[in-house]
Amino acid sequence: MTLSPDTIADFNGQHLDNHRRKLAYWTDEVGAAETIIEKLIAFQIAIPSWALGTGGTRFGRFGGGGEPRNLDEKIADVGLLHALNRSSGAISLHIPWDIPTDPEATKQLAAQYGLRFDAVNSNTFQDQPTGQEHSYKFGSLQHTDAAVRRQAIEHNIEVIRHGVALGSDSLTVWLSDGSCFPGQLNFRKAFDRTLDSLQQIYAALPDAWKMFVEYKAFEPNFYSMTVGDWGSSLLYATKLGPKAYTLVDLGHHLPNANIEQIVAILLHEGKLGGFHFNDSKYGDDDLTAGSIKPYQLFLIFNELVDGMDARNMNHATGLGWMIDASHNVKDPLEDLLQSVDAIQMAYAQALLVDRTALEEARETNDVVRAQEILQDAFRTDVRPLVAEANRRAGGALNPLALFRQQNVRQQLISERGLKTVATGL
Ligand code: AOS
Ligand code: ZN
Ligand code: ZN
Ligand code: ZN
Repeated sequence: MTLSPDTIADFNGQHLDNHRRKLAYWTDEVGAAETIIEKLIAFQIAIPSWALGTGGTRFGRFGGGGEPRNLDEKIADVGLLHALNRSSGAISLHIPWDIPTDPEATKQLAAQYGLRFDAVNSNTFQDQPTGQEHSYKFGSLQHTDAAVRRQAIEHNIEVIRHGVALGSDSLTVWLSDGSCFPGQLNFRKAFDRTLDSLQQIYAALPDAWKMFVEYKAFEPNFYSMTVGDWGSSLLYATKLGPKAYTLVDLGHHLPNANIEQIVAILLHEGKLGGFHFNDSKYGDDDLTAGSIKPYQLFLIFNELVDGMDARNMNHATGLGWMIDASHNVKDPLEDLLQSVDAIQMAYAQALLVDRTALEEARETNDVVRAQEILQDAFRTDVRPLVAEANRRAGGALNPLALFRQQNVRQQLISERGLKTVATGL
């Protein structure tokens, strides 16, 4: 199933008068509208291959039908999203869930949809049913047994090879390594072994590549995680060298952590690698970005714009902008459209912040004014700007509405069937 430019243009035509009326406020009254629209057009967010099927919980999975059955269909799904919003121009693969058997053909297929390959993800958090000699039950890069560590290192190097073949230029390493009970692990040995393993992977990185070290406070290990917070991730990244960076998954902190401050400091230190965007109420809930704490998402973007907007926040800056969200009760494609939309809105709102006034308020300790400046931007309805950016880039004024109007899921079900199981969690 594809969405033709004509279908999109027809849809936009039906909604154009209404849209123009809303946009008029912006174009007539707010001088900055044009620059914001241009920045939104340039901004692309990578879609994780593992979010295209209905997500699981520990207790069950309720498939929705028409889900991609292989890598080609996953690429086709991201192609659909990108056709709708023109802001999802990249896909992030997980190995071995998405092993490309013919990388040249896979690359060409992605190019047809205007997609590039973002960070490739390694997987040493579960045992693979075939071709794996040693178990990761007690960790991978931290393991007490050098043979297990070697297997995990080689897997990561293999992932880099797949990435190179597809034109990706970064590796995300998320480790479930840690311990479940006090006494189980020698923290210092685990740190040293993990560092040593990461160094061997780092040594295999091609020149222009980056390594993203993702941290997570807890789960699946519930007493200690060997890369458990931004401090340890930054420590590893610093010891590894200039190609290593910290990756921030919004759901990977202890409750109430000040993520925007973490982002500001990492960016300031030149060590922010990128994001796994999602939202959460309790832990690593992987809920739709902006669905629980939209103000937090805005505050994160406020720090990003403040720290790097002069460099333009598109992929050319080398940051990995990825989503990591998937769950049980929504159509995965609708969910991803919502996430991208929420991220675009947070970015647009952050661009509205009057930075000169904000700095003035800060320097004079005018707390109320500083707060008002941020909230003023956050409380502004930027939806017409996002819609206009999507439209000008060739996408739909309202991607979700068009997705429903075209019965995309029903069409996917007729093509692929009702019972489909995507690889992954
Ligand atoms: C796990 O909690 C992490 O968020 C990783 O990014 C993981 O690789 C991804 O969620 C796929 O399971
Ligand atoms: Zn993640
Ligand atoms: Zn997450
Ligand atoms: Zn996670």
